[in-house]
Amino acid sequence: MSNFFKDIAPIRYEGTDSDNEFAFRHYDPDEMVMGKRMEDHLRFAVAYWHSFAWEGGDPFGGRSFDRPWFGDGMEAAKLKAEIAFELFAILGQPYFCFHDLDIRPEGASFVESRRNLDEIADIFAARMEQTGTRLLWGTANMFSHRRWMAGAATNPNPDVFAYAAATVKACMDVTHRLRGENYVMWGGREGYETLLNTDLGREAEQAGRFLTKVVEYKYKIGFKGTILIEPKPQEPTKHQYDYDVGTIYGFLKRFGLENEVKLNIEQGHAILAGHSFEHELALAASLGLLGSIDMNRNDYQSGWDTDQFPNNVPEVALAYYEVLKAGGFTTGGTNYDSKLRRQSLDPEDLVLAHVGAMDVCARGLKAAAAMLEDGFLEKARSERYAGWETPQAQAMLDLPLEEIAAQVEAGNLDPQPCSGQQERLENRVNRFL
Ligand code: XUL
Ligand code: CO
Repeated sequence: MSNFFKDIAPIRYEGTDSDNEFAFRHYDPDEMVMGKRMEDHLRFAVAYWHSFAWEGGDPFGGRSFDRPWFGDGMEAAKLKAEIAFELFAILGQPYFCFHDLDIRPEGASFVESRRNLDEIADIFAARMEQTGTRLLWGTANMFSHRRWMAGAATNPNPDVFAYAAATVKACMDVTHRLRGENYVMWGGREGYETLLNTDLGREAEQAGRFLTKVVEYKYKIGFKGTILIEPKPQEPTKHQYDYDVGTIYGFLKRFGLENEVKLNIEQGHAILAGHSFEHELALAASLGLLGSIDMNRNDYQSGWDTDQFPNNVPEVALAYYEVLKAGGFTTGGTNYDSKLRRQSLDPEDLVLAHVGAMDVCARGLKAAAAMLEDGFLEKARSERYAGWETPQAQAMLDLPLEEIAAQVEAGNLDPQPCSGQQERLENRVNRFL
């Protein structure tokens, strides 16, 4: 045991009467919600990068955190792994997620980087065996190093495409070995800064061919998890190809991958794309693409991807409503993908940020379940579309335009509007929050 978290004991559920900051007030892993344990609904995962690799920098200043594992080399990476598993134990976290770069030092060559990855994965495997913590997903960081600055799979240089292929293969191998339940692709540099030097069509073709190879490789190694793409409209690049759910659906259809790949949808990215989180979730569910979520939030004034821990219960409730309505997570879960503010220096801050996020998600989940069990939204929705349940309305979907027009004229049709009842529904929703 390191002494990093000093004497913070494992966090327990104590209920809303508790005044203990280091206790859950709403998250009770064993509480049954719609016939399933809360832990099994939420499937929380700590994001290794934000919680252990991020140093607290911003565009105007560097490292603000002081962590004993900061530094290069394998010894630092091993200490980081040890302390990460201490946090998982304190929080009772069922899952974690990582990028290759979060967990291992970059080597002098590709081979050395891969060996470093494999060696840290050995440590993870042992700790996972001891503690029961599982891997929600693994991924490759193909955006930080300067080699990726013009993209990974979409790079104009084929050598970078090759390096990306080798990198993803190594990360999929490790994810498979650690029995990861998903493999995520976030294309942070798959986009462009200026059209003046960019061939959009060629880059999309490269991205499609690359993703096809990833799916083929999944079957070759027998990886049973789900391949997930994470949408984001911009940042770091000015325009990212995986803009939002709708854009990715078009891309997957174009390459015939819509039944092979699902989505990891992040709250903050949905907002950057000009959508609400629940919009992106509902759209993904309607297309059969809902995979997993990154449950952070952005600062609405800043316009940046600020990756803050969730603390807005109404938003979280509407998000979990869509997840529950779609049948809940299968291989997916709730990765926080959230980081501390750079002045939150203390180890306690890291623990309490997660405790708060877990309680907020628990409240959101319970509210969502209660709304679904009450059924008022689904009832209102089905009443609104009731006209479409008639045989005539269904038959119209197969009629040509001119026959429909003839029916309108013959029947002297005069459609009457009716209320959408938005405020009434909002009032009902608020009763549950
Ligand atoms: C970046 C982001 C990533 C992905 C994984 O905005 O969300 O951390 O979740 O690469
Ligand atoms: Co994310």
